[in-house]
Amino acid sequence: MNERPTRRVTMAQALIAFLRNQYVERDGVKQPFFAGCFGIFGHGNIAGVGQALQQMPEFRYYQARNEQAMVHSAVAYAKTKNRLQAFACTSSIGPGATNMVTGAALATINRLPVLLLPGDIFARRNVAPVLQQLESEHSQDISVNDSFRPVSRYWDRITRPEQLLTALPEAMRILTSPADTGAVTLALPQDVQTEAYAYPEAFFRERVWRVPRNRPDRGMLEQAAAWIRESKRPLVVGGGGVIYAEATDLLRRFVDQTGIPVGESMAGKGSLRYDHPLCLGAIGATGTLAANRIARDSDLVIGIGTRYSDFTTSSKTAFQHPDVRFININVAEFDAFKHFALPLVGDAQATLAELLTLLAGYHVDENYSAQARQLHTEWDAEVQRIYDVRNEPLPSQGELIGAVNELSSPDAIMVCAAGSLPGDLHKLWRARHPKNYHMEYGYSCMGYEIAGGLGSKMAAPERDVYVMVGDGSYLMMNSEIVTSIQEGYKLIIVLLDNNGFKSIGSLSRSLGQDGFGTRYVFPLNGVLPDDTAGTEAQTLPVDLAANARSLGAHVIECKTYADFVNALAAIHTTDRTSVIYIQNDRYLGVPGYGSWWDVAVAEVSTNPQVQAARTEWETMRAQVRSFLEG
Ligand SMILES: Cc1ncc(C[n+]2csc(CCOP(=O)(O)OP(=O)(O)O)c2C)c(N)n1
Ligand SMILES: [Mg+2]
Repeated sequence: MNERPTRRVTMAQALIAFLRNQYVERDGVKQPFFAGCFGIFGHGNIAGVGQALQQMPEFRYYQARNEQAMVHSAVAYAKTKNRLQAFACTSSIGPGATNMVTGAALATINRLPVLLLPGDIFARRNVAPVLQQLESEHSQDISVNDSFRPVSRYWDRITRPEQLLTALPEAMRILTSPADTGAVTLALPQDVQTEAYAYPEAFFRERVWRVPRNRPDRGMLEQAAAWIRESKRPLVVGGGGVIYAEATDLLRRFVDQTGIPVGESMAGKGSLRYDHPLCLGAIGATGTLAANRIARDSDLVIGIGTRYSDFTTSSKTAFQHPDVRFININVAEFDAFKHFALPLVGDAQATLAELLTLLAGYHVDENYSAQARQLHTEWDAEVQRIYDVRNEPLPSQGELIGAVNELSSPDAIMVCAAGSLPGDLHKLWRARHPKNYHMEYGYSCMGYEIAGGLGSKMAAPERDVYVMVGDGSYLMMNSEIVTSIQEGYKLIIVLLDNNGFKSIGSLSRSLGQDGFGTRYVFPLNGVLPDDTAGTEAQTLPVDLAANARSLGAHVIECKTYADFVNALAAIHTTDRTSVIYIQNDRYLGVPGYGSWWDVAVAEVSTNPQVQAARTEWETMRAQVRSFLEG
């Protein structure tokens, strides 16, 4: 019998040796899939994965400060790399592991790859309960890591070393699949991590995972072309899939050839340059007047790489044409079928290329195109108007966004996630290249901003990375400033302090609740004061600039718009992560432009303001579409 060669190593050593030899290839370009491993060690991973990482320094280990944050960094890295490269994340058992659950949900919702390796309780069980173990009287087959199941695209627990042989190929299939990607969780019992096994040598061979450009069904493509030719007012909704598929050049050709205008989702902003005459900018709840006007009367919506979140569809009120139909180009069948669409299940590049050929000679009606171009021009003027507001004494958020946009290099990356910034940025940011606008808005997770900025900078060290973050998000997670300094990745953090939650404050007022619980102020007469308290409310003695300085960042404190502009210029001379701190107005907001977002309002209340908000909600609720007609 032929003896096949084996390699006797621990499970953790096998895991790292396997990961470092995984490659992806798209369009003939091959690269290693993993950029390394973020981690925080504890007793649940130090002797296993920790030992393996020390032994194999070529698979670079990065020390994070918080497990949730390291998953954000990993995810932002993958997003910046258009999902062609990713990170592994190792944690101890218990709280180190569950800290990653939020990151896992964020990755899966945003369809971004990350490999999570939480440590787990002993598989041999004889010393249970171990430190940090969740005991159950019903089963010994439960640990806190089961909480990763619903937020992972693939979940497994490796209770014998040889299970890696079947688990890792599945993990790679999911991570490198444009349709199925998300968080992959392999729970690793601490004893099994250290157990040796004679793995077949072939397991450690270089593997190349090809990322395909699948093409849709030909008959459906022809039908789509026919629908487009029949349409009077077609509209493209550009989603994240346009960017991940690197289909932005093709989209521009599609728009130039057909005259069809484009509205962009949060993940899709940058699909078309902001100054293209048929770019209508943001669509939906945080959309522009241009995109929302065109959407309202569109009879054919061509969704490309979008999952149609409630923000994109204004909670299904954005499209009001009685006979509106949808064509969805998407790698994921799940998304392609949404809104009873004609599903073109395929890669955005491959599909647009074929569709273009089928649409030879077709152009939308000139009046329609002219209307779209006119709306584009009017919108650009509105952006400029908001950029040019000079509010006193505190500057407006809109003018600060304008300054960052205008004074940052056109090839910079702006990273943001939660608060009032995403809505304002979606409308106001002038995206000059597909990676210019990095918004995490699938999970809109406070705390993503700085950690995500780090991941983005690691993926694109040649670009300036601007992190735009509110005081609430900053307080929730600022830890990765330290990691950015440790690793020499300079972030430019723009910290906008408005003493609490501007976003939820304004939402609260719109619901008749006076901003209750959204201000960072001292209790007044035993309760936390809301917006009606005015100047009676006393702000907290928190010094966020000093906080950032204490973490090692270079800090520039600004009071006025002029200070802010100077700081944006001075920031290029600093040698490390730098924070531009400025207070801004809590109440001055950017308006909505013909949009709505469904937030449930109390059906009965003793408060007349709440009753009024409910009546308004009922009016809008009546406009919600189910798209059964298409
Ligand atoms: C982890 C998390 N918790 C809660 C929320 C709900 N939420 C959305 S925005 C927001 C306030 C954000 O405050 P800040 O960062 O200061 O931004 P601002 O609204 O002031 O612009 C909250 C609590 C969230 N998105 N994420
Ligand atoms: Mg705030």
